[in-house]
Amino acid sequence: MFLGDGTVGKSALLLTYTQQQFPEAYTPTLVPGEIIAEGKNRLLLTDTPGQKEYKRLRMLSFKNTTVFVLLFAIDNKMSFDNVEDDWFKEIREHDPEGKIPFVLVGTKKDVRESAGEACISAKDGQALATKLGAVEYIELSAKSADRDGVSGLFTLVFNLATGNYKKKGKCTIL
Ligand SMILES: Nc1nc2c(ncn2[C@@H]2O[C@H](COP(=O)(O)OP(=O)(O)O)[C@@H](O)[C@H]2O)c(=O)[nH]1
Ligand SMILES: [Mg+2]
Repeated sequence: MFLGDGTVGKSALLLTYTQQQFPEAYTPTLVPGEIIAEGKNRLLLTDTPGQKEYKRLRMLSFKNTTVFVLLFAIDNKMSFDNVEDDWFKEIREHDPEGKIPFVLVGTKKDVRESAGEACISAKDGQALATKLGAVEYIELSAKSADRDGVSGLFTLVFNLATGNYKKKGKCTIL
């Protein structure tokens, strides 16, 4: 399940992944649930409306959630602050013991080159992920030509959901 402030790019990311194309013209508020499959495993990707008023609606879909993806846009400081103040609190309300894994995602990485210093740094993103206990911190861009980082996120989500995730150890496989 994908959570984060409005306009951080949740719907665009889901569409980019499922349709291999960034939605240039128009992004719907809520992308319908999309099932991705690998072997016997099926995973339902669930978009959410970011607005606070939709909390009750979100809580309903939390029930069967196996992985949370918390998103902020790297050019939007408020969306970064709200990860801790709103979205993390919301998942902890549902999952007080923190049994459900979550990934922290910084979106719109392509904007860093143009917006420069106004952006949240990779270091700050990683620090927040560590502080909150996220499985990993990932930066990505749905809009860049190579859809930088997008498939990596979905592979990670799939592995977490199916119990195939191996925590990155000290040795790196080259
Ligand atoms: N530059 C850039 N813009 C993006 C990216 N992803 C989404 N956007 C834009 O951000 C706006 C909000 O995206 P949307 O998916 O509707 O956000 P949501 O409210 O979180 O679902 C739209 O205008 C998108 O085109 C990205 O990776 N890079
Ligand atoms: Mg949306």
